[in-house]
Amino acid sequence: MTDLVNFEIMDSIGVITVNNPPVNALSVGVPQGIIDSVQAGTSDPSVKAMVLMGGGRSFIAGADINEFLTPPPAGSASLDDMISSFETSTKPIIAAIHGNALGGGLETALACHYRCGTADSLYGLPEVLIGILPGGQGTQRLPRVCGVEKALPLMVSGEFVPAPKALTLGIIDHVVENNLVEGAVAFAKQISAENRPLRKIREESVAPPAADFFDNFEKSIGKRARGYLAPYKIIECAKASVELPFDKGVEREKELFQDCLKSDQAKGLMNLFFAERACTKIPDVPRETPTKKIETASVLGAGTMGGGIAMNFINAGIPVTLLEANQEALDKGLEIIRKNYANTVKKGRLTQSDMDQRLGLITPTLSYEDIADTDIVVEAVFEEMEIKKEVFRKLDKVMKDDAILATNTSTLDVDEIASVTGRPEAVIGTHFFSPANVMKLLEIVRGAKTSKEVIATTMKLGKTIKKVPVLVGVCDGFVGNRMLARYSKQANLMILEGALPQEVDQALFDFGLAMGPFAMGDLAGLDVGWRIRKRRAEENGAFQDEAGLDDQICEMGRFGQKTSAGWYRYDPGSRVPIPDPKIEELIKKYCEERQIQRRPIEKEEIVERCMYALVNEGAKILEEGIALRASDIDVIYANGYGFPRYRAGPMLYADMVGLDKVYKTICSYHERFGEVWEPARLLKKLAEEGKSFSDI
Ligand code: T1G
Repeated sequence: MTDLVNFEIMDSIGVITVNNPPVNALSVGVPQGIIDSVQAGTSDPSVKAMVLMGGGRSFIAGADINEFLTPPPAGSASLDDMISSFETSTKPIIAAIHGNALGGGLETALACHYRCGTADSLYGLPEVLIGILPGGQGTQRLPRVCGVEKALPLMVSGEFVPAPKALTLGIIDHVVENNLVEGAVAFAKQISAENRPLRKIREESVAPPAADFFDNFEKSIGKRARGYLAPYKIIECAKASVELPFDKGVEREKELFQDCLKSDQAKGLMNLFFAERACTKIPDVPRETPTKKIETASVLGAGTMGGGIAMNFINAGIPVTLLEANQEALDKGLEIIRKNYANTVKKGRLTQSDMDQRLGLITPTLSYEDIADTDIVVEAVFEEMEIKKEVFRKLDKVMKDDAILATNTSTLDVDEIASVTGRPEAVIGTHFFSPANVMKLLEIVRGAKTSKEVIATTMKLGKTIKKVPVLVGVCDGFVGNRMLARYSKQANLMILEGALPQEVDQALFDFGLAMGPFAMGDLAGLDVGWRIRKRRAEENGAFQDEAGLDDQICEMGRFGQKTSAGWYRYDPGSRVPIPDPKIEELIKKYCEERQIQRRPIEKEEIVERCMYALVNEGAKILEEGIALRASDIDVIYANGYGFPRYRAGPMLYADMVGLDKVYKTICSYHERFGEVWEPARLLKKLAEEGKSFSDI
C-alpha cells in the first residue's frame, strides 16, 4: 500500500480506502496503492471479499487532471493496470461510493464486481467537459450496464446522475442508507455468503440500438457541440461498444482518447477548469477571511436586471425584498419574473410547486424601510451616476450597520458611488450580465475601500447563487466590457473599411463565438448605447459629432430584434438575423460621403483584429492590476461573452498563437491604423522575453 491508500480488514472484509484529498483523484501512486491492497486481500485467506472506497468527502473524482497538463514520470501503475488487478481477483471487490464517482472514479467502480452508494452520491463521466473522453474503458462498460441509448447522452453531456437514478440504470446495485462503511461491509459479506458470481461487465454485450439512433443523436447535439471534438469521438466509442468485442472496443477507445488528449481543445478546456477555480483565490483576501452570513437580500429596481438578480437569490433559497419607486414598475417587474418561471415550468425544467415556492420568497415593496434589515442590498437602477449616488445616500441612512451595499453598475466608478456613503468599506460592485438569471459570469468589483470581509462574503455569495464570481478592479467597463469596447471598435472600423456586418459576424461565429458583434448588438438593443451617447452629448453641450453608422441606424428607428430591424432585419416573431440590403446601402453611402475607399476584408483579418484587440486591452488591464491574472480574463470571456470554452479565453488563445507573433502583428497594426493599436507594455515585455501570459 502507499500512504495514499490504506488497507485494513474489518470482519473478514478487506477495506481499501483512498486518501488523496481533496477529491481522491487517481494521481500517481493511487492505482499502485489499490493494486497492492487487492493483492493483500487476495492473498489473505481470512479475507472473504473487498470494499473499495474514498476517505474524506468523496469516492474517486477521476484521473488527476494536472497529470494531463504535466505528465508524471513514465512507469507508474495506470488505471488500466488497476482494472486488470480487479479482473484477475479471485475475490469479489465492491465499490462503496459517497460524494462523487466521476470519470476514472466511475470507471474504477464499473470495473469492480459490484457497486453500492449513499443516497446522495453522484455518478458521471464528465471527461467531455475537459475536452477528452472516458479513457478508462468507461465508454465500453457504461453501455454494457445501461444500454447505449442511455449511456451515450450521459457521456456526451457529462452530467452527474444521482444515486436513485444510478440504481435504476444499473450503475449501482445497492443504496446504503446509513453508515457507508458498515453498509458496504454488510453488503460485501452478503455477496460472499451468497457466493454470488464475480460479475464482470466486460463479459456482457450491448444490445444494438434502433438503426437510426446514432445519426439522430449526432444531429441532436449539433448546436450545443458546434466546434467541439470530444462529443463526436465519444459517439465513435459508443458505436464500438455495440459493434466490437470488449477488448477491441477498448483499443478503439484508446485511439480516440489520444485524438482528444493531444488536441488544443483539451488544453483549452483543462486550463479553463483550473482557471475557474483559481479565480476564487485572492492573494490579499485569504481563504480563512471571516465572512458575513447572507440569509436575506434586497434588490433595488425591478427592471430587467433587477428582476433577474432577484431570481438568482430566490433560486438559491434566499428571500428577497424587491423595492421599486412605484407600484406600476413593481407590478411589471413581478410579472416578468413570474413569466420567466412559467416558461421554465412549461419546458419541464421546473415544477409548478417549485415556482410557487420561489415566488413566495419575494416581498415586493415601495418603502426603503422594508429593506433596512436585509443582509445585502443590490442596487439595479438606471445606469446614471447621479441617480445611483442618490440611491446610495438613502441606503447609507436606512440599511443596518453590517449590511453589504452592492451596485450592479456595468461601467460606473464604484469608488465614486461609495464616496457618498459613510461606509465605503461596505460598498462593492456586483456586475451581473443580462439575462442576469441565466448568465454565469458575475464580475465582483472591489472598491479602494471595500473591506476584505465584504469581498470574501460577496465572492462566496457568488458561488452560492451558482455564478462564476471573478474579482475585478475599478475602471471604465471593469474587465469584460472594457475589452469588448476595443473588440467592437475593430468590428465597426472594418465595416467602414469594406466588410459587411454579416461577414464580420460569420467570421467570429466560425471562430467559435456564440454570435458576432452585430447580431449581439441587435439582441441587446442598439438604442441602449445610442441613448447614452445622446445624453452624454447633451450633458457635455457638445454638438453631437457626426452621427456614426449605429446612430444613423437608430435614428431610423432600427433598434435591433425589439423592432424587427437593426443591423439585420428579422421576420415577425423570429430572432434569426437576415442581412438587409438597406443596411448595405446605408454603409456604402456613408463611406461614399466620406470618400472612404472600401476593400474586401478576409475572415483571417476579421478574427485577428478582433481577437488581438481583446488581448492587447487584456494585457493593459493586467498591467493596471484591474484583473488578478490572465486566466481570470479568460474565465470572464468564457462565462460572460460566449467565447468558445474549448479555447478557454482570449489570453490563452494568444499564448497558443505565441505572444511574439501577436505582438509583432499588433505593432504592424499600430503603424497601419494608429494609436488605437498602441501595444501594451506587458505584451511587449513578455514577447521579448519569449514568455506567455500564463507565465505571470
Ligand atoms: N484532478 C485534479 N484536481 C481536481 C480534480 C481532478 N480530477 N477535481 C477537482 N480537483 C481539484 C480542484 O482543482 C480544486 O483544487 C479542488 O480539487 C476542489 O475542486 C481516465 C481521463 C469533483 C465535482 O472531470 O467536477 O478521469 O482549487 O473546487 O466544487 O477516463 O471538482 O482547491 O486547489 O471543483 O466540490 C474526470 C472534475 C477527470 C471531475 C468537486 N473527472 N472535478 O467540486 O470542488 S479525467 C472530472 C469536478 C478522467 C478517465 C478520465 C469537481 C468535483 P483547489 P472543486 P467542488
